[in-house]
Amino acid sequence: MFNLVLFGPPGSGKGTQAQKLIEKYKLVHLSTGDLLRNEIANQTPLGLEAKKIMDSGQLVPDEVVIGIINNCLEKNTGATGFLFDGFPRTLKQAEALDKLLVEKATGINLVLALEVNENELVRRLLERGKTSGRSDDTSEEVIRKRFQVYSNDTAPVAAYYKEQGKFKPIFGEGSIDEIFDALCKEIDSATA
Ligand code: B4P
Repeated sequence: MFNLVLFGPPGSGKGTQAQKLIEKYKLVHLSTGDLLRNEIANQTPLGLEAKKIMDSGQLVPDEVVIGIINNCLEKNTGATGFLFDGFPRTLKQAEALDKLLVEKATGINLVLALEVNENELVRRLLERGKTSGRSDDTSEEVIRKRFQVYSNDTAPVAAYYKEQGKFKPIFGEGSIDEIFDALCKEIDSATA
């Protein structure tokens, strides 16, 4: 079992790299952003509530997101590993994830953190907003709010994993393939 967390600010390329990594390493992809957008598309009560929060650049409540992840872990008992993308985003989520994985006699092996400067992040998100239909990508004000939430609530998760010796920063600027190679190098050395 190999469990990976892909960490980094909004627009750092987590979703982009996750697609390539799950294919190469045969991991089950758990993206809380995608799972929440799926709830919105299906107009579930959870989705209707989440939409308002996501549109304002805030985080969906921990209990909701932890519940979604728990369901997915239950549904994938045969998996040989998971790639957590956009989760955990708060200390409470990180602690809950450790607890859920311990119950399944496993744990997080590695946390790869994509580092990208803020101007480049804004550029990427506004560019994606032109075609993605994602309302949280079209306003620079909401994008800046997401960065603020990231530094207040999500950045402390890095310290949590650093203490556990699992945290590796990766330079997230350059071509998608260059960044993918850097991520693979770390995974290969962690699994060698
Ligand atoms: P997410 O869906 O996780 O979105 P993200 O952080 O914006 O995206 P990501 O880093 O994956 O960027 P991507 O690869 O697409 O979260 C959205 C919202 O959902 C949150 O704000 C929150 O409200 C809610 N939410 C999600 N998880 C939650 C949780 N655990 N708890 C509470 N709330 C939660 O890349 C962005 C763009 O850059 C793309 O257009 C891509 O093509 C481009 N790009 C990627 N790599 C590039 C490169 N190397 N060079 C140039 N462009 C690149």
